[in-house]
Amino acid sequence: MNVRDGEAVQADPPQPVGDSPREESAAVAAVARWTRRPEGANWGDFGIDDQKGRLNLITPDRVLRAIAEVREGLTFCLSLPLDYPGTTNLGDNRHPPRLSPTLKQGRPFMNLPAALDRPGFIDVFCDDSVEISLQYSTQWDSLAHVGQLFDADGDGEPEIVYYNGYRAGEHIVGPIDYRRPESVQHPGPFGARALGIENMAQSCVQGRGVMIDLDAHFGRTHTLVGYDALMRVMEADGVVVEEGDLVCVRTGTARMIYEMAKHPDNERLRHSCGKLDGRDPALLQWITDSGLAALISDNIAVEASPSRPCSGTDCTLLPLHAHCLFKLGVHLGEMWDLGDLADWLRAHGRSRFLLTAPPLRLPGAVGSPVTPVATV
Ligand code: UVW
Repeated sequence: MNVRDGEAVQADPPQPVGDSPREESAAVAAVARWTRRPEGANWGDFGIDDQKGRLNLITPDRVLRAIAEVREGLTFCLSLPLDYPGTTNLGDNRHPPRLSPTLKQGRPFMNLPAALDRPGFIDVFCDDSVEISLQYSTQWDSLAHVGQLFDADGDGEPEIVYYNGYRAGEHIVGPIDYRRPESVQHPGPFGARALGIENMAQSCVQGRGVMIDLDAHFGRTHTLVGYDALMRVMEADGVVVEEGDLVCVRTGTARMIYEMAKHPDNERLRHSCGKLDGRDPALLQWITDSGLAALISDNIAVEASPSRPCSGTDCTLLPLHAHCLFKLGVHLGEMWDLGDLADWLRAHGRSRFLLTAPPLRLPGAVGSPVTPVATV
């Protein structure tokens, strides 16, 4: 297929990707998904039906390269406790997890003696459920987390599309079609029928982590870090990012979240520390060119949020999200607890480590809690 950034592409006839009729019809359907791709996007480069994005760059050789970073056998848990940050101060749509016992024949399944049903047996059982906002705390954003109004089929009308042209309503399904609010509510089931977080889980997410420590350079002073500042930090610390790396940006925000003891001050968190400036085109270009496979931070949104004002047309509220999730298929990790690891790496003159961070294999979810493990 011919692909040119930002232009209508009238492709060669659809090429079947496999021998079976099912694969062939999937290929034809996928070609029909888009004829234009956004400027700077890599849609189609990993295959017209790709749902893993730049995780495709974590090849077996690169996993071996990551494992070679393990020299001490020390491990770090990079997750906050999932009931942090606390309250709904960072956004009223995301709530702390609520645990409750499951019910067994109407009885709460917590400290439940087997003897109630089976006299003479001494076992006692616990079993629970959780109501959880999947993006409340330490999390991965799937490629279904942020889409865009974009004219992917070249008919002059923008439609809601996501990475690789997957569409609202057909692939990412919610109760309301916000573009036609008068239409009947969708009965469900809801969620991501493509691009869901399970695609990430199936790829295991194990590779070489690379730490960029903004906290060591900017402390808690609110600083927008664009390409130039980022390069200065990396050069000063001898940090090199290569294709397929999982890049972690420590800002110091997670430590502030801990210090706020479950009563987070949203304004202070959003206006402290060094933060990636998503409005800097050179920074976005570096993300493209570096070949990084995923981008992670200990702050709320990886990028500065709110971002700098945008004056042009086609503005995005979260430009780094748009660049990574929508255009490039780069997953974003947020609110990771990177502090202890970053301090250890700095003290030992290192920036690289083995990172293992699969999300929940929860079909259809657009984000997921994660308990990442770094091994040095
Ligand atoms: C939004 O709040 C839209 O996204 P995130 O949690 O990824 O910053």
